[in-house]
Amino acid sequence: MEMELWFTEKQTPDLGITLRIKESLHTERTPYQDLALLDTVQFGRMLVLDGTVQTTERDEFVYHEMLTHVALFTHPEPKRVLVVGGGDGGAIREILKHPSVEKAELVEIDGAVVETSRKYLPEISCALDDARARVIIDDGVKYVREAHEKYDVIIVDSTDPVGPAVGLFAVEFYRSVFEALKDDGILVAQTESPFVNQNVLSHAYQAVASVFPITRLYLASIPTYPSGLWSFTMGSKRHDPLAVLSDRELNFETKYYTPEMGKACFALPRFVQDLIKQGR
Ligand code: AG3
Repeated sequence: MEMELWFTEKQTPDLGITLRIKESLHTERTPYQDLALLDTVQFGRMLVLDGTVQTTERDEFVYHEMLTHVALFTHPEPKRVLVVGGGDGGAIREILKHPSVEKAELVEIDGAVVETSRKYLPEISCALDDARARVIIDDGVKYVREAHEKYDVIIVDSTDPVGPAVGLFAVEFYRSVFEALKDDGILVAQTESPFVNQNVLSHAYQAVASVFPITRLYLASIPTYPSGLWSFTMGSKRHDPLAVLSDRELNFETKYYTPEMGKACFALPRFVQDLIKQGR
């Protein structure tokens, strides 16, 4: 009988996701975190940081398309875009589908994430070599605070708010994002699951709302993340996605995002509306 190998992410002390592993392709202890690249039967190759699933070949399109296109289509002509985190390159790949984008920067704290993704996740990291992409290995909090150019869109593609990503959920960080954006700039951040991380979600929403005049939360289904239902929070200085998104023409290929989805994702179940109403 062949040996079965399984990986479990303990998403909470009482809940987990378990995937059968074909092969472990790479593991290392980086200066920032434990990194693993595993080949799963169900979802293809998977990047794991500190025991938490970051992305898989089969469902990454949902996360990366929804993290980027909702904001990039809300902005009338995004030219300069910054991704904080997201060292796998999936967000950059989607951003560069927009013809107006002249420069897409990625600031990732852990160079090992970029290297491992380049080696084992070519379909996700492919656009990192595009002439319009620039990869910077640095602390995103510091990079945004010291930014000397202004961006149209800043996207926060972080891990959960433990370890290196804690600062990316703080109101001080959202303030420096606001400063680093042009007068009609847009922030979008991944803000975790409304079933599993209610506090993170509502605190992040309130923090963004305390800085930006327009704040909108939207949802997408990502099967390998805790509970499968995931939230994103947009902070915008001028453009309201609800007013503009359904009119924007989609001029490239996607697997999840459609103009209809750009509208529908803002329809929130009652319990999620309640989460963002509560405040602190
Ligand atoms: N960043 C969001 C990962 C959060 C998942 N959380 C978890 N599995 N507990 C993903 C980075 C992809 N570019």
